Order: sequence, then C-alpha cells, then structure tokens
Amino acid sequence: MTKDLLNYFRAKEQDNTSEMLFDTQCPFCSVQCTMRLVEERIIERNRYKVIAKDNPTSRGRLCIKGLYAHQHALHPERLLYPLRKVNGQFVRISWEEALHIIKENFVSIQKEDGYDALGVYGGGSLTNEEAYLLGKFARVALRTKHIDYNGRFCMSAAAAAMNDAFGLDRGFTNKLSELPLVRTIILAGANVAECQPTIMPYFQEAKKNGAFFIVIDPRETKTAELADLHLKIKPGTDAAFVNGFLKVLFEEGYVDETFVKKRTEGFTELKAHIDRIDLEEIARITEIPAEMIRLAARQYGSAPTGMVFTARGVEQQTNGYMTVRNWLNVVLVTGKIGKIGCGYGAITGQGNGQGGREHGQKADQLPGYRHIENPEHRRYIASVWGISADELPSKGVSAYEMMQKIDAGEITGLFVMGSNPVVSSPNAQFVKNALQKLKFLVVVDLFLSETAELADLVLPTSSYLEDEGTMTNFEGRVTWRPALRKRPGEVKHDWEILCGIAEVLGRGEYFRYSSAEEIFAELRLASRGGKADYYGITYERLRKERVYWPCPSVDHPGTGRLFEQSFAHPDGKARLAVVDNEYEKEEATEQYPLYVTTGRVLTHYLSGTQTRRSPALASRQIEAFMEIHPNTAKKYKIEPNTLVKIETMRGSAVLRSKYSDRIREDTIFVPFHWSGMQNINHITDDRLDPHCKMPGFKRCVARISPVVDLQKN
Ligand SMILES: Nc1nc2c(c(=O)[nH]1)N[C@H]1C(S)=C(S)[C@@H](COP(=O)(O)OP(=O)(O)OC[C@H]3O[C@@H](n4cnc5c(=O)[nH]c(N)nc54)[C@H](O)[C@@H]3O)O[C@H]1N2
Ligand SMILES: Nc1nc2c(c(=O)[nH]1)N[C@H]1C(S)=C(S)[C@@H](COP(=O)(O)OP(=O)(O)OC[C@H]3O[C@@H](n4cnc5c(=O)[nH]c(N)nc54)[C@H](O)[C@@H]3O)O[C@H]1N2
Ligand code: SF4
Ligand SMILES: [Mo]
Repeated sequence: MTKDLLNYFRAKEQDNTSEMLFDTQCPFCSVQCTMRLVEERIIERNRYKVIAKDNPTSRGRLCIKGLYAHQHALHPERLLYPLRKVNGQFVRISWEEALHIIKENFVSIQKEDGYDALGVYGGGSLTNEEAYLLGKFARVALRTKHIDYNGRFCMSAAAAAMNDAFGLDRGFTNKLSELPLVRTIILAGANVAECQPTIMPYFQEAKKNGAFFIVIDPRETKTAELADLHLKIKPGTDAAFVNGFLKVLFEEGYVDETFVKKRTEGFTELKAHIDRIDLEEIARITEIPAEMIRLAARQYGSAPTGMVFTARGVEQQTNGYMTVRNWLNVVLVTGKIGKIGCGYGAITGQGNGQGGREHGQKADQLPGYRHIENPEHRRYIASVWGISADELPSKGVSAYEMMQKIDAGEITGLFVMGSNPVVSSPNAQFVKNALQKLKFLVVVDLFLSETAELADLVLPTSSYLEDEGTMTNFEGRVTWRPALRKRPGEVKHDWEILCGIAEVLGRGEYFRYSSAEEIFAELRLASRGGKADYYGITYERLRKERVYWPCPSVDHPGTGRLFEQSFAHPDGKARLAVVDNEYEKEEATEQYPLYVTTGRVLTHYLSGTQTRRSPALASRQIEAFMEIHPNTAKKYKIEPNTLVKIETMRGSAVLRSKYSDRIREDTIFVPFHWSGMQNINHITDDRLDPHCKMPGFKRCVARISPVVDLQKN
C-alpha cells in the first residue's frame, strides 16, 4: 500500500479527514469557465481535485490551465504580508506601516510634482468591482488624470474600431450559441484552440454543420486545423488583405445595397477607394495569391450567414484599429450583422478584459462607457460619487505613454494593481529602466512579479479562490465568481486595499464598502443609462444566471444579439471607413532580415507570473522558444533545440529553436510568457497605433544567430 493511501485510511479511521468544496471561476481567459475545487485534508497533507462545473458558456469544460490554476493560488511563494524595500531587500511590515508609507510618499509627490505626478496602472484580471473602484480611486482619492491599464495592449484596437463603426464596443455582437448556425467563419489572427480552448466545440459543431472556415495566420496553428482555407499572410499586412477581399465583394456583387443605404454612412467614399484597389498589388503586399483572396471573399459573400472574428494577430499592430475597421466594412457592406448567425467578434483576452474596459480604468473613460470629457457624463458620475464635476480630472494618457512620462520625469509615483509591465510592455527594457527612475513604486500582486521586484512597497492581494466579484466574459455576459476560501497570511482584497489607502489620504468617506456586492450596487447605478448599462444586473440574478449587458432594468432579459434594428450612434447608422494598404511599420532590411511575431501557448498565461509557478503547467512548457522554419534555420546555421540570440535595435533575447514547417519562412514566432533573457518584449517595437495607442507586438524585424556554434565544438 502506498504511503498516501495508508495515510488516507489512517485518517479515515481517526475520522480526521475533512473535505472542503470551493466553487469558483477560472482566473485566466475570457471564457470564465466554472469549477469546484475539492480540498481534502488528510493528516499530513492536503490533496486537491478540480471538477468542471456547468455554465451556458463553457458547458462543463475546462482547459488544462483551469484544471491547475489552484497550483499557483496555493503556491508557497504567494505574498502574505506587506513588504517594504530597505537597502535593496524586502522586509515584512504591518498594514498600518504600509498605509502610512503610502500616505507620506503620495502626499509629498503630489505636493512637489502636482496631482498628475501619480499614475495608476490597472489590469483586466481585476473584477468589475475592483476595476470600477480603481477608476474612482484615481480620480477621487488621488485626483490624478493618469490612469490606464493593460487592456491598452489587448483590446484597445478592436474596442476603438467597434466604437467608431458601431457606436458601441462589446466583444461579440451575437450569442455564442449561434455559432453552430454560421455557414462561413473567418478567424483573422485568432488562435482559439490555444487561447479559448473550451469554446472550440462551438466551432467544431459549426464545421460539422457544413461551415466553411477561413483562417488567416502566418502560422498553421491548432486553430488552423479547422480551416478549409488557411491563408499564411505576411505579418502586418491584414488591412491590405481586407481591401482585396472588399474588392472582390464589390466586383462580384455581394454588396447588400438595401442594408448599406438604410443602415450605414460613408459608402460612396468606400466604394471610390475600393474601385482604385488592385488585387494583384494586394497579392504582392500580403503574399497571398489573388485567387485565394477571391475564393475567400466569394465564400463569405455567397454564404447565407457569416461571422468575422479578429484577435490580437491583426489587432496588435500599429494599424490594428484600421484593420479592424476594414473587417467591420466587410460585415457592414454585406449586411451580415444584426441577424442570427451574422455578426462580428473581437475575441476578448483576459478574464475580465471586457468588464475591465467598461467602468473607468481607461484614461478617457468613466463607468458605463461614459466619456471623461463629456460634460453631461462628468456631471452624472460626479453625482453618483458625491463630488462636484469640476473636481474630476480630465483624460490622461495610454499605458505605454505613462511609461514615457515616467521616463521623462513627469510621473514620479506609480501604483500598479494587476499587471506586470516589465514583462508585458513593448520595449520592456526601456520600461524597466523608466520604473527605476520613480520616486515611489507600489505594486499590488499575488507574487513578487518582475515588476514587484522593482517596487518600494509590495502589497499582497487575494486570489480567485478568495476574492468574490463579477467578471464580464467575451460574450458581454456578466458572471459572478463566488470565492469562499480563507485568505492566507495578512492578504487583503484589492478593493479593501483601495479603501484603506483612500482612508489615510483623507478621502475615506467616498470609499466605505463592506463587500464586493456593495461596490457592485454602486457600479450598477454609475453605469445606469450608459452604453454598458448594468443597472438591471444584481448579485441575486447572477447567482442563478449569466446576464448579457446592456440590461437596463431588473426585469430586462439582457441583450444577446446587438444591432438588430439600429447601431448605437445617435442616428442609428454604422460608419464605414476608408483604410489604406500601407502604414508606418518596420520593414525587413539586410541587417534585420526576419519578421518576428509574438503570442501565446496553451499552457501559459500572459507574463507567466502565475502559470510559471504551477508545476503541472510549467513542466509542459518549461521555457520560451522560437518557432522557425527549417529552411530559415539552416540559412542562419541554427540547429533544432539550440539556443539562438535574437536582436533588434532595442535589445535582445535568447531562446531555444523549435523547427516547424508550419510557419512562413520569413517569420519567427515567440511566446511572451517568460522573463529575463527569454523576454521577447526586449525586442518588440514600441511604436503605437495613432488611433488607440496599441503597440505593434505582432511585427518587428530582427536578426538571429546561434549562441553556440556547434560546428566549432
Ligand atoms: N493559453 C493562453 N490563453 C490565453 C492567453 C494566454 O496568455 N495563454 N491570453 C489571453 C489574452 S489576454 C488574450 S489577448 C488572448 C489572445 O488570443 P489570440 O489573439 O488568439 O492569441 P495570440 O497568440 O496572441 O495571437 C493569435 C495569432 O495571431 C497570429 N498572428 C501573428 N501576426 C499576425 C498577423 O500579422 N496577421 C494575422 N492574421 N495573424 C497574425 C499568431 O501567429 C497567433 O497564432 O488569449 C487569451 N487566452
Ligand atoms: N510581445 C507581446 N507582449 C504582449 C502581448 C503579446 O501578444 N505579445 N499581449 C499583451 C496582452 S493582450 C496583454 S492582456 C498583456 C498582459 O500583460 P500583464 O498585464 O503583465 O498580464 P499578467 O501576467 O496577467 O499580469 C498580471 C499580474 O497581476 C497579478 N494578478 C493576477 N490577478 C490579480 C488580481 O486579482 N489582483 C492583483 N492586484 N494582481 C493580480 C499576477 O500575479 C501578475 O503578476 O500583455 C501584453 N503583452
Ligand atoms: S484558461 Fe480559459 S478556457 Fe481554460 S479553463 Fe480558464 S477560462 Fe476556461
Ligand atoms: Mo490580452
């Protein structure tokens, strides 16, 4: 009998076994799968088991990350106490001391450098309640205009494009349950099989029902296995591709003229622009044969139903906004939106990537998608918060621009909650150097992340097993995450930390809550009448169902399919846009001959702070790698599974080669979940999309060389 089993029986005999059940939601991606953690205490040790729970989105499925999420939440490296850096070492302090230090530093920074010298940097893992409160904290407790969040690197291009085209940004315009009815599905720069694996069965069902799949990606990914047509596009040329696609739709009569006339603006200009497009030129730019572009457009144009999905492959470009606008042109000119099986989806990334962008963490935004520069919106939110509208700051700058302001000495104190910008920002070495110039850096995290290591003060926060709250998934559906596990050590919830700081800063009267539900009640009111209206959504409802917003009253069923009758602009019409083929981007040269694109693998999550600490996940992919075509590798004398140095003007990284004939020969793919020498963001381009300030994570040029020359050894 094994020792474990022996212990088990011994424990049973002594009736010393206990089993505790914790229902929760996965802390990772935007699907928000539900699960139950079973914790068995048996004399000497605890054992854990995870059981998937049913919900209408993931329908009782979990991917491997969800199955092992508890491994990081229960990891011995969890931060348990506030830490202060003294002579380069972290020492444990009390919460009282921590709050006192924050007060002293925040007050002196704002006295010396002004209110806006404090920056706040949030994240899409925060619950709706905490994201909402962080926005209020920046504006009301700190009175700074500088707040932004990691969603800038994630959803900003698609969000801005949907806002401008439709007047409203919600990840999916349709219900997920409609997917099996769609006859042509376009996946542009989206790797669902690795990034939202538990919704793959919806796509597979569509496939079974005869749907035609077009996958556009420089690599043949797991997702591309669905494809009837896989287009191995040259990175960063998707906007041009869509111009070619539109050309075919126009030439071959797939435009829905009644829809265009009744429901859109800007058709004449778009038509004139597309008339000038030359399909052969598009084929040259994208390196996709004209016939393939024709085939793709015909399939979509002629299908009775169709949906276009984009994700970061096309969005994390310095023309990501324009590329999404062009895909929205496609959806609009064919009238394939606002009907069953017809629509668009920007596949949201983080667990609360959707909710996190609706309630005020963004530099220009107030709750409910209100705008910080709209006097009426300011008045309304000020009234909910009990302050005067004049007290509200104006809009600040985007996430990376905050780093530039830190570097320039304009922002001298920073408060980070729920992000690890030292790993996840473009040109990460610059960001690291900038953060070291700060007078005072506070990081609130579960772990001593690479960013927390630079902090003067680190505050421990609760994990998904401990912190109750709501999240809004990629469908625009609000979900409730119960979390009853006891917090370890002296850990506090993010919202408690914000309230505690507000209190010592003398603004406590605006931050008195005793539960997440109380904050949600205020959020409902603040969002009321806004575009993302949560007023009708209560905890009571959420304990029983997942509710689509907008939901303006408690008896409202929620809005599954958007834009059935009209779009969200005041005149009810959608806007078409003219999109150029070309834009400013890095081009391959003799010195930097290869394109580098970055992304994800199934078993890791974002900056890796969490998944690198999970033995089951880390062991499946222990280090970063570069996916490289064997022909390219041979050209640069790179053997399989050997270390390679990759360099740009900005910096370098060292990665292990991984041969793959499924990637373009001119392109290298690197996941970004690792730090230090393996951090690919040391080389990425920090140019920003002028429309939404999204960095071009998905295209830069680089050179490669073997680290060890095997020939000589
Ligand atoms: N396992 C896992 N799942 C995750 C995450 C994670 O870290 N790990 N993160 C979550 C988050 S926050 C996000 S934002 C999503 C991201 O989800 P996705 O956007 O689907 O993931 P990525 O791997 O970043 O990029 C998708 C694909 O874009 C392709 N691509 C690169 N350049 C181009 C290009 O120029 N054109 C086109 N058409 N395609 C290109 C890449 O080869 C890649 O396969 O995933 C979420 N889910
Ligand atoms: N090269 C390249 N870079 C990229 C991307 C890419 O595709 N390529 N993708 C970008 C995208 S889409 C994204 S979303 C960003 C994400 O990048 P980051 O914002 O850096 O993402 P995370 O790793 O989730 O960082 C979250 C940090 O917060 C902590 N944390 C987790 N939950 C909580 C919580 O509830 N409260 C608090 N206070 N802390 C918490 C985690 O331990 C972790 O240290 O990366 C971007 N960077
Ligand atoms: S990572 Fe995403 S798909 Fe996987 S279990 Fe978590 S929420 Fe579900
Ligand atoms: Mo993301």
